[in-house]
Amino acid sequence: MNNARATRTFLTAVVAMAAAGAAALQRPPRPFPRRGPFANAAAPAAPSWFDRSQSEAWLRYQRLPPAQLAIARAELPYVIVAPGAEASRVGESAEAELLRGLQKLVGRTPREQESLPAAAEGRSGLAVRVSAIVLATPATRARLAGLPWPRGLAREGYALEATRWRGRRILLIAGGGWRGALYGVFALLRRMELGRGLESFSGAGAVVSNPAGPMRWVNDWDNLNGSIDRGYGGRSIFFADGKVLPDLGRVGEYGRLLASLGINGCVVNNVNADPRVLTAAFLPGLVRIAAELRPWGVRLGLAVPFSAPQSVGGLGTSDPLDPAVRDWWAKTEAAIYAAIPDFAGFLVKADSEGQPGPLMYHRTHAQGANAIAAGLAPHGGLLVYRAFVYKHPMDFHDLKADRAMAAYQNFAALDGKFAANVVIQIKNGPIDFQVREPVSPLIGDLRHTNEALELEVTQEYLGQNRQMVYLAPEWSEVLNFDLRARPPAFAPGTPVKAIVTGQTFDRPVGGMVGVVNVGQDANWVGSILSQANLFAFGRLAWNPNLSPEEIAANWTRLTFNRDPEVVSTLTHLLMASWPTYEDYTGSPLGLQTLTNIVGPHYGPGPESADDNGWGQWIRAGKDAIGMDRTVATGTGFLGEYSPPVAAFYASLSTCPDNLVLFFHHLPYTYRLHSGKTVIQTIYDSHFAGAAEAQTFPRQWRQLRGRVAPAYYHAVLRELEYQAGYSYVWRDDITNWFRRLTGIPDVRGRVGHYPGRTEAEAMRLTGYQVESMSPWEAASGGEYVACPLPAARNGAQTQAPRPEPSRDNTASAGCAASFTFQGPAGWYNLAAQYFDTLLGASRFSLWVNRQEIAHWRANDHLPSFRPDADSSTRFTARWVALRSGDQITVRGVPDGGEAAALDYVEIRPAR
Ligand code: GCW
Repeated sequence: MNNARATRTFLTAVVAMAAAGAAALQRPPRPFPRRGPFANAAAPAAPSWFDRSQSEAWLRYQRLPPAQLAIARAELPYVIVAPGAEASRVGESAEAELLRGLQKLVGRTPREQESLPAAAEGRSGLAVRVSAIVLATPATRARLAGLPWPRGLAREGYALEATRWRGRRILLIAGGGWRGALYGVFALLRRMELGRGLESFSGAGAVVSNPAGPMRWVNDWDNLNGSIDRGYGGRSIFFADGKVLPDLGRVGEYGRLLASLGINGCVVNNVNADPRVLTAAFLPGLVRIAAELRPWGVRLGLAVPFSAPQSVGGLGTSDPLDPAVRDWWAKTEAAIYAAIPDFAGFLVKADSEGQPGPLMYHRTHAQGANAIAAGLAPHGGLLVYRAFVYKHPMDFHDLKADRAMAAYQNFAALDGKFAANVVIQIKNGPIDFQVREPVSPLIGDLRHTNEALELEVTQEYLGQNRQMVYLAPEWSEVLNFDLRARPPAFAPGTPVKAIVTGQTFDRPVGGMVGVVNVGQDANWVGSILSQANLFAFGRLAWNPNLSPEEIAANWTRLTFNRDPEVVSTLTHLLMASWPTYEDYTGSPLGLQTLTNIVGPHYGPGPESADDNGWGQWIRAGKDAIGMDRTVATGTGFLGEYSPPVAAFYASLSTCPDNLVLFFHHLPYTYRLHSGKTVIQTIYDSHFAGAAEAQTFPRQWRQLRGRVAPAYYHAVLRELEYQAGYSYVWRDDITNWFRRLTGIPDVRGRVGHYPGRTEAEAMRLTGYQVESMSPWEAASGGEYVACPLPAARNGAQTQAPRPEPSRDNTASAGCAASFTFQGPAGWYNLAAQYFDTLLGASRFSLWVNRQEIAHWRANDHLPSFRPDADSSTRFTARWVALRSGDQITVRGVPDGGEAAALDYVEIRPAR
């Protein structure tokens, strides 16, 4: 966000004049005095508690509100009985977390006791209230004779029950093991913070909760040099300079966050794996990481390259059928288990995006996976093998070529050939984490093979850490999609959630994996709002039946507070965010995200989808658009689904509008179920999405004073940026389609922007007009840039006229001016400019000779040049203007950044 500071020149002057006596005020300098604060005023610097509390995420354990606190204090026992917990690292964490949580929620520290003396005869009054919390597992139960035990508890499950034992009331936290007991502790604390008292767990209020699937993992794509692939929350918490970090303090904190959601495995390095992780020198570092995660029941996993036998093993081949190769894997694996006995296993990305794999040796993926899995099996380790395999480059001239088909083509025929400890990890869609995709058909087709669903929690294609996109609604749609996968009838009843958790085809291993990519930033993921996605992933991995809305509301209560206004507003915003993002980015017709797929996957780049070897094609022609994936006339992808699903998508009468262009190539003039044409839907959805995004900061502002100021400002900055950036998307995509198709927007909006003055049409002093490439990334295809000092010849003659100013922005740089011609009134002035990574240009906005705001282009947008990724805006609000006013934007380059400006838009303030 720009570190803008609105100037208060006028106000300061008025105050000074008022103080000096009214006589000094000869006449008001302007009929419409500007009033502050202008928009985008910098948020106050965050106090240190803010950073700490952001790191705590949803585990802040905020003191209960007074009424609940009184009840909790009255009913809360001050005794915790957890015999045997100290003998287990996880048990110790469970007990410590319970103490810590109760201390913070209720403000009292319970006493620990080995056992509970039986209540004295006749003193039944004691039994009225819960008088102890008992934490137990099947193994420690024997030490607690007569303890009632819940039915139906799975190995990692937990139960919470207010019950009787030894003549007293107790709150039992029963775990299927210590990991389950730890999850039970987190669940109890969460429920208390959400408003439940201990007595509410009695009778029908008792809880027995088992995880949906055994595998609930995260994948972090950290590189050994400390960078993170698709990570938006700072540097790695695991690695730097090719080594494991000396201080792993944050890894333990991360383990705690994961455990609070029931996550039990963490692969710590990029799937584009560095072979050095398998060297002897690296092992002590891995041992340290595992030791940080272990107390939280999170097992360490490692991504490994298929070619490791050659690259670090010194062998001449990595052929999976070569005995020396198999032997090398087994020895390497045994060495890891000797040092890390609870090691989770390996993750392999093979034959994908340049990674080596078995196909290089004309071996199958099953042969490749099984060779590595063999040496893990005796230690209880898993070999997780990714189905994200596709050919690159693909021939875009070939209308039968289809990247979406690749995972199925590579794996379906191998069903049943994988070893029992191999899990195939499948991305939710057949392409790559786009804003909307159909469910990957491979998920329904592996009936004798373990599988796990891979979801991307890090918002690679979905706004990264700068735009609010809450993903639980998308994931929930995926989990509930019925693949009708069971032959021969293919009847309803096999939703993705049942398949991946092993129920449909009775498989022992499987579950859900989230690509998470946390970093060193205080808030882990680069934005407090993005934490909601990690929370939601974990909750859904535990229980895929949970409602995304309920998850959002609870996340809000735990992260912000329980004020009903806050909860309803933020829940509403979160729930609106994914559909809104889909509207202003990809169009809700199944066209994918329409981002620049050859760049950072951030801003708009519709041109990049087609005519290259990546296969994320949308086949956008002049008259028609979409991939024909039917069996009859297209690529045949639909044939990979079960017959009822294939028929549903194949027929235009049943195929839903929101995926129609994923499966069909249709004329822009084709009328959808909605009654609108394809092209008008593209236009309308982008305008509607951007209009909706404008409401986000407005809704959030209603909460001023209701959330802690630092949280308030952090979210406001993000939502304001997002509102501005939705216009970049809207204009880029709609203009691109307008030019491509030649079909105008029936509502006349595309290409006509009320109140907008292009920079290239302004009076320029020093600024030079540049053409944008691709043209649609700048309004009108052009922008202006202030030549950098080195590039500027005869700088003296080019330098702009100095203006009176309190700071030095006026004495250097360039200026672009125009005359305002609208009626007098209050306006918002938005300057659309480019903020690259090469410097922090300074800008100022002037009305006549008065500077009304200045700011720096010092955000960290993912681009080194003016383009759709770096385009951003500054808005000065409530500025009084009258016809004839001279509006000027001054820009002072910095570093390699040319203070580039696209346009100024003046809209009535509201
Ligand atoms: O989504 C793409 C990402 C790559 C990633 C790859 C994968 C780690 O752009 O950064 O590589 O998928 O999932 O392997």
